[in-house]
Amino acid sequence: MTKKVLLVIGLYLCSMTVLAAAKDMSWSGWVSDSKCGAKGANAEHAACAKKCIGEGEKPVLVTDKDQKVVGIDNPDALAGHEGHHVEVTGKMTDSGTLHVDKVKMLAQKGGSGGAMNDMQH
Ligand SMILES: [Cu+2]
Repeated sequence: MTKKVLLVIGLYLCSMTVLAAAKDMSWSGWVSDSKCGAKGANAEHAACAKKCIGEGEKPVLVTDKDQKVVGIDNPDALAGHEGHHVEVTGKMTDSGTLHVDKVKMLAQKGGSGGAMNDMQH
């Protein structure tokens, strides 16, 4: 009996952990495109990213932490953010792409210095 109770509690705790893992997370990185990938992790790439995406490439996020190129589940959420340094809040999907709920602009470090001036929103 006691064993069964412990097992139930254990399963409950496990499912809590799984739920916590599926919770919203945030990543900071650069919005690049699937052709240029990590090479596009800078403000100078903005025009190229727009061009690549216009030609059918998909927007990706290049993470600051490990320069990982992460595909986007809902690319529309990043429309207009090509070449921007952003913080994205969302969830990892089962297929390893990022479902974007929120996008926040970060300092456009690593740019030419004038990058702050051409932010259009
Ligand atoms: Cu590009």
